Amino acid sequence: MVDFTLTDEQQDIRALAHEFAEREIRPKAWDYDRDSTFPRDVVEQAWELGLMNSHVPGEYGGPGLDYLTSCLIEEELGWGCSGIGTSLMCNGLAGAPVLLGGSDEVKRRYLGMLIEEPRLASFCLTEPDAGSDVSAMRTTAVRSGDKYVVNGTKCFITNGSHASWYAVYAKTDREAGHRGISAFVVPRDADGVTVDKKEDKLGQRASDTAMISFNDVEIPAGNLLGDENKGFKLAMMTLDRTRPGVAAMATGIAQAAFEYARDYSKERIQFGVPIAMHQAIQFMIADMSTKVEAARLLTWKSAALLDRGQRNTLASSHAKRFAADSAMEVAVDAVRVYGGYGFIKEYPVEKLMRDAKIMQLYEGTSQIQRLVIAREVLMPHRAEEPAAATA
Ligand code: COS
Repeated sequence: MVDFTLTDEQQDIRALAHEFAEREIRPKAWDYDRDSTFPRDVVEQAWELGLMNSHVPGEYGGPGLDYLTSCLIEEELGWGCSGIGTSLMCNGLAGAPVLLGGSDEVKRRYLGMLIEEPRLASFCLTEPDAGSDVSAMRTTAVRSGDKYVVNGTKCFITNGSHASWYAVYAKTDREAGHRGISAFVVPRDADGVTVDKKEDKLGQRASDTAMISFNDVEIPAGNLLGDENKGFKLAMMTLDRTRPGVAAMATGIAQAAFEYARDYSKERIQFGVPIAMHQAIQFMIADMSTKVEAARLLTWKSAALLDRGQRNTLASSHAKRFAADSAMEVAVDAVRVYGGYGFIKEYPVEKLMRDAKIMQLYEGTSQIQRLVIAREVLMPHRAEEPAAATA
């Protein structure tokens, strides 16, 4: 049965997130973007309201929301400001490999930390020479007695400067390609962890993006997530679970750009009538509306599959690819509808256009999503496998 009706609880949470985005995020978003201000105050408010850490199960103190409900929150936060939304949602990305592969003790300690106080955690996969090609990473973790010693540099790390701990991927067998990668929790206060650089970005300027180095960092062997050398699959399973959220955020950007363009087209007079009366504008508005709707439906499907315990690799890449590209297209068209004013910072849509760009790049570029889709479509047995509960 296909039923697009949200439960009462989902509608309430969606309304709460929308109201929060409207009251607490939007009024600050353009200033924080201009000044590249980290939204610490918004993190504290969102945490207080229970809009963060939605995936942490009740047994570890979290709200244990399903993926679809989390996507509803992410869309609304993305509608408010996707830079601030990314800062609020990054704990879900860092927490996913811990939930999938961490021991009970590690889950209790590190997920519990996020629930007890408004703290942040980061996901450290990408390296300067290993972006899409995860297997090319150079960071190493060498076992030494009851510890691992981690060395390497990770880049483009969301919330990196503010995180209390990192989910770090490292080679435990340098010769084994993707079968030699393992994942670990590395606390921020471990000796040898340094924040090297905060990036100055085109868009999502309120979010913190940093380069983090690990220099002979010793961590307990118990901080290993899942089995040794199984970290690549853990990373892929994490991204299957988090790409629906990214798609939701992209849908939020598209929805915001669509609304601004729709409203402006009814106010702006050219050739004696509101520009919404011109078919050239109407067709743009119509396409924007269709793209938002389709992006949302793909996003909901990718989350609903996870909630049913099914593997969602294909649906997750469909959603992430389509929603990200749609956000970019809708934002570009919104600038077009505003004409010259769309290019001016005093108007809202140029920020959305800059913010939308990253949706096509982070958590797997649109090209990587197409690669995953092509593989899943050409080898459909992979898409039919059940979601593995553990790595
Ligand atoms: N779930 C579980 N296992 C998966 C999986 C998934 N979604 N996708 C792949 N795997 C498994 C494969 O089954 C294969 O298993 P075996 O070792 O048993 O053969 C293994 O992982 C390797 O898969 P594959 O051959 O597809 O790996 P590739 O090196 O070709 O890489 C891509 C695949 C390119 C898709 C992957 O590296 C990727 O997603 N890159 C983008 C990374 C990214 O999103 N970075 C953004 C930063 S994170 S914010």
